[in-house]
Amino acid sequence: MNARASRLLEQLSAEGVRAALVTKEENIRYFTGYTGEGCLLILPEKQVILTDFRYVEQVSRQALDCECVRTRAGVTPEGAVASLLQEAGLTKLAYEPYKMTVEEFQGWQAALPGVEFVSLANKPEVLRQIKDRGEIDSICRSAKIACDALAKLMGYIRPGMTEKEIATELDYYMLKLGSEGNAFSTIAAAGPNGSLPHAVPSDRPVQKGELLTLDFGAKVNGYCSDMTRTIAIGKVSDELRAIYDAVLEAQLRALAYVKPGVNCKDVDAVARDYLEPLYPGAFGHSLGHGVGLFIHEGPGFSTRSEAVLKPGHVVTVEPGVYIPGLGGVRIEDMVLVTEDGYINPVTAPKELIKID
Ligand SMILES: [Mn+2]
Repeated sequence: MNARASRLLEQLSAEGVRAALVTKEENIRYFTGYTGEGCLLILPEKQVILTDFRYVEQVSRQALDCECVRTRAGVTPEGAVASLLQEAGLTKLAYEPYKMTVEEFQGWQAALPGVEFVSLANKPEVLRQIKDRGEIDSICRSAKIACDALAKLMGYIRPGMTEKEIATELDYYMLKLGSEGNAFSTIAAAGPNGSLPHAVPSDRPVQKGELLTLDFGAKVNGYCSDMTRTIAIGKVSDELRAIYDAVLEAQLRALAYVKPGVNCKDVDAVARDYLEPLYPGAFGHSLGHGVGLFIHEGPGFSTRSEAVLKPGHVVTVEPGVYIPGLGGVRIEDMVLVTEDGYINPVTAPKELIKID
């Protein structure tokens, strides 16, 4: 039994539950290291991964402290879990309500008639919010790959290239530098497309006088990084330049506010209170989100967040201003909260870079 799984069972014990069924991919990985298909049963004495022939050897390589039950025709995961619970004398099972279809849930209930299902709620996600040294190391390596890829991209971008070409090249550099895959679909949005916070790279060529927003992340050991830089293609208007300077100032103010013990919504407010009078209604998303095995996790910097920053939290700081018809600016770093402040592994320059 590893420490992460023990912590989960410890939290469940208050509700009289001593078994948890984990079905969400990132959570299975978090508790075991295993990345294949199947599900995980956490019991007081052992952890069991239930999967089919294709993944049995993978379990033995990745999840050394887990047992493996091979499912096949005649041995369903539901049936196997029923016997394991019976052997352990347990009649309550925690499950992940947001990662199961209604049909799957009914299947589990039908196969385990004497078992009471109790919601795991977001307990695994809450545990995952506090990163340990190994997780932080992976996130830092992932951020470094993204920064290095951006530095290489700066020598490649020319006016006339399409957003798609630029995004594809950036992805290629990240993979060549050791990323396991994109943390999410890379955004490259220039000119009027820049006002779409989640633009999809298009066949439109980037032109002189436009801002180009690049939002991207790498992955190392499953851990994502996330960063955004906005660069200038040729000389941009004073209006665009002023937006850039305002977003950067908002970001620096928010970063300066980050330390353990502060309310997440106050960090959001620092950036929002600065930008709102300058560009009313133009910063319409939250300031940041947690990052880990999943690209968007807790805690977040938003107006609604009730979270308090703690050492081990990893959160993005990404204010933006979006003006339809004109364009947009977003600048994003990631803070790794420490005992006395934070580390920012996103070291790419933030003064406005100009590509001619
Ligand atoms: Mn982000």
